[in-house]
Amino acid sequence: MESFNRISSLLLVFLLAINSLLVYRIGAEVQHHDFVVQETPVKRLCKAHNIITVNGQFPGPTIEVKNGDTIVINVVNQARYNVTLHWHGVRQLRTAWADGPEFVTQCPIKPGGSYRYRFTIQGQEGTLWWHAHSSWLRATVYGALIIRPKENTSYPFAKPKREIPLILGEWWDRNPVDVVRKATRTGGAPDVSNAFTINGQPGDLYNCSSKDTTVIPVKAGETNLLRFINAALNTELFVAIANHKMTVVAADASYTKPFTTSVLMLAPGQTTDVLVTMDQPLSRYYIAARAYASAEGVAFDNTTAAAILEYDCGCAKPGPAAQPIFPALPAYNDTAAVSAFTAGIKSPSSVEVPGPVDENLFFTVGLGLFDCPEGKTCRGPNNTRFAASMNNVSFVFPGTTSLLQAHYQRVPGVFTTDFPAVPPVPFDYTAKNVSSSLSQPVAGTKLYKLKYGAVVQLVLQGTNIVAGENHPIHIHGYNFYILAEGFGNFNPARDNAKFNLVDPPERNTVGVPANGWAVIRFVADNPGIWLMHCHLDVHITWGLAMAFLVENGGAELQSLEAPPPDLPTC
Ligand SMILES: *[C@@H]1O[C@H](CO)[C@@H](O)[C@H](O)[C@H]1NC(C)=O
Ligand SMILES: *[C@@H]1O[C@H](CO)[C@@H](O)[C@H](O)[C@H]1NC(C)=O
Ligand SMILES: *[C@@H]1O[C@H](CO)[C@@H](O)[C@H](O)[C@H]1NC(C)=O
Ligand SMILES: *[C@@H]1O[C@H](CO)[C@@H](O)[C@H](O)[C@H]1NC(C)=O
Ligand SMILES: *[C@@H]1O[C@H](CO)[C@@H](O)[C@H](O)[C@H]1NC(C)=O
Ligand SMILES: *[C@@H]1O[C@H](CO)[C@@H](O)[C@H](O)[C@H]1NC(C)=O
Ligand SMILES: *[C@@H]1O[C@H](CO)[C@@H](O)[C@H](O)[C@H]1NC(C)=O
Ligand SMILES: *[C@@H]1O[C@H](CO)[C@@H](O)[C@H](O)[C@H]1NC(C)=O
Ligand SMILES: [Cu+2]
Repeated sequence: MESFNRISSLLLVFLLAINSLLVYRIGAEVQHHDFVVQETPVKRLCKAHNIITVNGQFPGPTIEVKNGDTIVINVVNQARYNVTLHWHGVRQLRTAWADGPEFVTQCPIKPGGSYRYRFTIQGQEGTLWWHAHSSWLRATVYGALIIRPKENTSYPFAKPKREIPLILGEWWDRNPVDVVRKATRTGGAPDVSNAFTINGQPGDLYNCSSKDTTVIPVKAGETNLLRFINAALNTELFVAIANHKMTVVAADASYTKPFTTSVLMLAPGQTTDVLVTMDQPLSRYYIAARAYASAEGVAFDNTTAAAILEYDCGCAKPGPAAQPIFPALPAYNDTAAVSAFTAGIKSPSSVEVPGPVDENLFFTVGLGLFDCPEGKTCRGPNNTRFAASMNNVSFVFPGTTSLLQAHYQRVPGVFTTDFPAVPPVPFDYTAKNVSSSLSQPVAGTKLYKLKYGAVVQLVLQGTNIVAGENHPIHIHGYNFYILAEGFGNFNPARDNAKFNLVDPPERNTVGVPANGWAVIRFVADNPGIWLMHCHLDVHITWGLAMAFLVENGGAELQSLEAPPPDLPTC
């Protein structure tokens, strides 16, 4: 055994050497990072408590790579919770083992354990991010993942003077894991957050936060690239900068046709890169973010996070003391502003939209209610427990192994592959008076199987069960084209004509409009098991998720790689 180990480690060294030679030849690199997940004391809004961080940093470390690079992140868990990390938007071609969602592609890294995530960036450029994918740990465990063009290639726009990541977060003045545990115990809605943050700071519009404001120093005349990431747990956010226009050049690490706007809307999971020219008088300007609350009558955090864009005045410090200028932000429920912004996002030039369609899928996405267990009291409406589902299946994560391990090792009884291609009961999805007999979904761990290379068209249809709401739907392991979006019920006879088959945007997260629909298309060219879920953690907690099982293809480089030797076990 020992000598076998020695031979195999020699072989490994040899293979790594060859690998790094190959890598060297094409100008790509292998980057190593050590991420220690740990408890870290912080103080915000005048309250001190411990949060979970990576390396004691909040937000966590920024990873900066080039397209083509390989990244190895050695994660050591020194915290008291199970944890996993997800590399949001990274395609993970054939490396599903490194994707991260707990009990989907791996068992969690237990306290005291470790796991080495290893993957290669293949054909992606722009702003992505990483975050915990276990319980609600991503409230504080997140960071930027910036992918620059390969050596000797450049951005499709003039090189910006500075590049500034701006990560929007959501803050509770207590342990977010306790917030979700209480909600799960009672069946009620979790407490809304106490603040939003920009690069970890709520900003001086909050009481007790005058020193907790992110300041971005800039110089007059320069054009800078601002990389916005919405890492908030449960809230879609409007963002604006006083007196400055923003030119959108990329979203979810796909370049876009440049367009100019005074306000952005990012759903959790989404990123937006904008160019901003510092063309205003020397002063201080707020960058502000607050909620887009799409549902009627649903409680939300109505506070405003702010950072300060500070022009260098060329004078001696402390610099300009003027009260910063505040930007106009849309009303909390301004869905028209969201639609107008979303409609501006398009691919830079015409793209080859995959077709003809092999799999025509139609999934409802929405909320529901479970009956309260006998003899208990529940805090959902009328003594129920909140639920959520796709096609009436409320997703249940396994607890004894991951879906991918069960698939790879053919462990029976962990999941079934009978996720319905269409709603089991068609109804008027967005009616004001959806019958309460439809509101209770069925709990299950159901997957939908896709053949390698299948062209998939998926209609995501929001429902008005309990409350119609914008759901940011994210697919792991894939980008997709968004062909069209609209309100009401999707009607192919009328709406197929609205498909943009010329320059649709390519993204990894689509905000399905409240009481509306979105149609996406992608090619199932990445084998493995891929979670698709609402990126509002409150909704994934209630079951708004499913997973695709994409089979191996027949040719070379079309099969899932073998699991890494240190893959955690349950
Ligand atoms: C980039 O360009 C430089 C100068 O032309 C050249 O020496 C180098 O090999 C190029 N790198 C790659 C990866 O092509
Ligand atoms: C901030 O402090 C003021 C004065 O103490 C108080 O009236 C107000 O309610 C506080 N606001 C928040 C959001 O806590
Ligand atoms: C936010 O909500 C609170 C409580 O519902 C309310 O009192 C306050 O006026 C709201 N603030 C804003 C800015 O809408
Ligand atoms: C937005 O909310 C305001 C009051 O808060 C209400 O008057 C208005 O009708 C709402 N608009 C939409 C589009 O729901
Ligand atoms: C709760 O029950 C009342 C009375 O039966 C009903 O009008 C209301 O729609 C119910 N609420 C929900 C969310 O089902
Ligand atoms: C909802 O309202 C519509 C229009 O008033 C009516 O035709 C339909 O039967 C109602 N559906 C239910 C489930 O009550
Ligand atoms: C979901 O399934 C349950 C159980 O069969 C049923 O009672 C309910 O009406 C279904 N709802 C929908 C929206 O299909
Ligand atoms: C941590 O993960 C293990 C499986 O590896 C599981 O048995 C245990 O219940 C998890 N703990 C919590 C608190 O979820
Ligand atoms: Cu949702």
